[in-house]
Amino acid sequence: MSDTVPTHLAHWGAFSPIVRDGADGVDGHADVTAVRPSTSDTAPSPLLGNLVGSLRHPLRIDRPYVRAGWLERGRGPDRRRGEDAFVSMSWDDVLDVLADELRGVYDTAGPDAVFGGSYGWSSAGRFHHAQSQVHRFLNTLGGYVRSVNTYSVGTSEVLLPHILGGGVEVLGALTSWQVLAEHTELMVCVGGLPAKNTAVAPGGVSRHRVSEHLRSMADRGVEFVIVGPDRADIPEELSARWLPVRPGTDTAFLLALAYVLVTERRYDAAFVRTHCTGFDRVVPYLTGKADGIAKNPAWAAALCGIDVAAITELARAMSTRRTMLTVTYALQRAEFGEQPVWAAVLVATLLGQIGLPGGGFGHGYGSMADNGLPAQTWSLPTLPQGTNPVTTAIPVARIADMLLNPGREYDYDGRRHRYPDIELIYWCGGNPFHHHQQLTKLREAWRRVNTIVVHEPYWTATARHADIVLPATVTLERDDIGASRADAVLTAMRRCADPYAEAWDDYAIFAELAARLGVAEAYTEDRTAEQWLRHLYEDWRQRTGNPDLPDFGAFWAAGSVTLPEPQPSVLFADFRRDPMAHPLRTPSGRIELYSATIASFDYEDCPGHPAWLAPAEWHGSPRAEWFPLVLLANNPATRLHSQLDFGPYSQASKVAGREPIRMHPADAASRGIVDGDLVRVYNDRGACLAGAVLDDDLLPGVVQLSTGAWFTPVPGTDPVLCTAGSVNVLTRDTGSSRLSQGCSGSRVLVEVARWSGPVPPAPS
Ligand code: PGD
Repeated sequence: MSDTVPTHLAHWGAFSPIVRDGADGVDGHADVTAVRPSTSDTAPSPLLGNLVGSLRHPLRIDRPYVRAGWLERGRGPDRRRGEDAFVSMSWDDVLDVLADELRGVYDTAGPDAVFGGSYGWSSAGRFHHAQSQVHRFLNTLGGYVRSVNTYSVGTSEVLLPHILGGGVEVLGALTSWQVLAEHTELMVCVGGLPAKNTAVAPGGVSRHRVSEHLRSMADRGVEFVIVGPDRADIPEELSARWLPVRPGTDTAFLLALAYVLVTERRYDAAFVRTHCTGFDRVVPYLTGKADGIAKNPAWAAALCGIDVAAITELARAMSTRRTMLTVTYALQRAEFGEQPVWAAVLVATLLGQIGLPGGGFGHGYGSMADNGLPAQTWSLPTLPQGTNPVTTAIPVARIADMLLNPGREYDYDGRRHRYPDIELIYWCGGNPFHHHQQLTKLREAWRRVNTIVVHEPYWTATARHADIVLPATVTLERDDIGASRADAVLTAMRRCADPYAEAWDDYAIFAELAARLGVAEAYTEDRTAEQWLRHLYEDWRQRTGNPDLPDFGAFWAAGSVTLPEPQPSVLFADFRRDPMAHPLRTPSGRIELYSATIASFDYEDCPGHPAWLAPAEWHGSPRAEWFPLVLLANNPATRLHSQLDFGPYSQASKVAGREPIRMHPADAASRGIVDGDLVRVYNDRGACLAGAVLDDDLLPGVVQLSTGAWFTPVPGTDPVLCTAGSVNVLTRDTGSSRLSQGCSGSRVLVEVARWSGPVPPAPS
């Protein structure tokens, strides 16, 4: 195999692992000793370093386990879940036990009592994709309660169809970076363009290209402005101008831009007339005619901390130059998260550049490696998931509410829904005890169901809170096909190590369970995993209609296949050219600055046009009297979410053995904290330990603690104390609004103090 063909793919890139095999490996087994990034990747992700030692790490789950309490007392709610011991079991026995349990639940309570939403990024690879496997399996049994939308961008997924006529379609079709590099003059980045996020894409990319495009934009003299509380959220080499808005006040800032454009008559009246609706409803709100409060720069300055001149000048500059206005995903991962996105659409519409090359509105540049790369026109090889006859679904981030409140009604996107009564949870490829907010509430909710089954390679907090834990293989232990939406390469992901101890592929586990439950043929279609890879590839090859693509044998032998690069594109170009011939899929066919549909829902937390709504977690909230620091709870730079937190690259970032918390030197000094101190970060929901890092890239009053440190509560602590620094012990579990019910975990009020108590051991 040539060095230039990487043999594997992770969500953070293509690589070839160096695997030490045999006798000199740990326990006589193989492990990864080094990782060679793809030679064609000019900006490989340092996250690859976390793979070293990951195959035989002591946190791998070696064999099937059943929680002692579940074995002794049988199925049922149990407060010991998460603190109980586990008993190991043979595969034969555990599969018999689990098959009986599934049969019982499906026979007595039915599929409406099984939650198979199973959210999570799992691993790259089209066949061994854990969620596809669990969904297909549960569908063969009669279905399951599913979840809709994502933790990443769940608020916008619901909002955007109302105002732009599409959710993921819009997000996946951003104007290409190549076009920005040629045409954009000013890029205003609300929330920045964080380099850490552009390392990662679902399914992985063979080449990381965002930094190349940004470099060519900078070389051409494009001016970048970052609007946000953390200057580090944009690469330093772009020399961006920093407008340090206070966290959670972006909507006020954006409304003031709109105010200037309208009152100084700098908006594109012709575009507004032909391409949008609702201008007449928004203007009275902006000018204050509707509510007595003009949303002018002085009003915004008092909220967001940016002075009047800077707001006014930026609005003027945007109206005279080809301007791309982008909002990061993190901004909508918050209470009232619809508002900054909708307000940015308002500003971009007023500028009249939507559909022009290099101008208009973007959402998620800098949020993932493939956002802004043109997507392939055909869908990727995908394991069919069958049909789910169960119609009940919850917005993904409402899981704890669902488990705590069976039968209770809730609002979502204009309808009343009712939470189902869940008896059994089946989770593969996700880590809710990392990704969900207010983890003590989730723990409470999790303890109420009868049975929880988790497949995991590692002893994550989710595995530790399960009843039946089945050890899964990792991608390096199996063959697969690697591909992602905006990448021109399909990779033959090659197995390069034996499964650890008694770990099985998710597919093998489900195939054995399906046999016990009499649905083997429906699940496997009589194919081995290898036959599935061949089948999925050939099915995909046929769908592309491209006669030049090699057959499976040739693809596998070559190690990859390169597809034609899709053409760069401009979001909404056709709509701009002719809105009658190419209307948006909104009720009016146009951009909806005012949505009569949303207004008709009568939600006080998401009115019919973008509006400033003061959230609970910001510096102006009454809670700030007790918890005066606004914590940014965003995605980490040293790992993907919680994956491989034990890896060398992630561990090297730890301070005092814990997740680092960045804070402004002035905030540290006023609390007697110095660089490297062990600190307690707390509010009334919980506390965690973290290691202080002083950093004046942050606005004073703002601290930053990444998600993904593994939830490690000190037993018996109330409110809970997590020794590792899991930020989701602090965040609030509430929907972003009644409209979208999205994840609202990106911001929370806290206090920080030097830890003066006995030091609990750092997690190992
Ligand atoms: P991961 O750590 O990627 O987090 O949440 P998500 O649950 O996706 O978890 C994936 C798990 O899958 C890992 O434990 C991994 O070991 C396991 N896994 C990997 N491969 C396999 C496999 O082949 N089989 C099986 N069975 N398991 C496998 C991420 C979520 O967190 C996301 S997407 C976002 S954007 C959110 N962001 C925030 C945020 O900004 N702020 C807060 N406060 N909270 C967030 N949570 C969300």
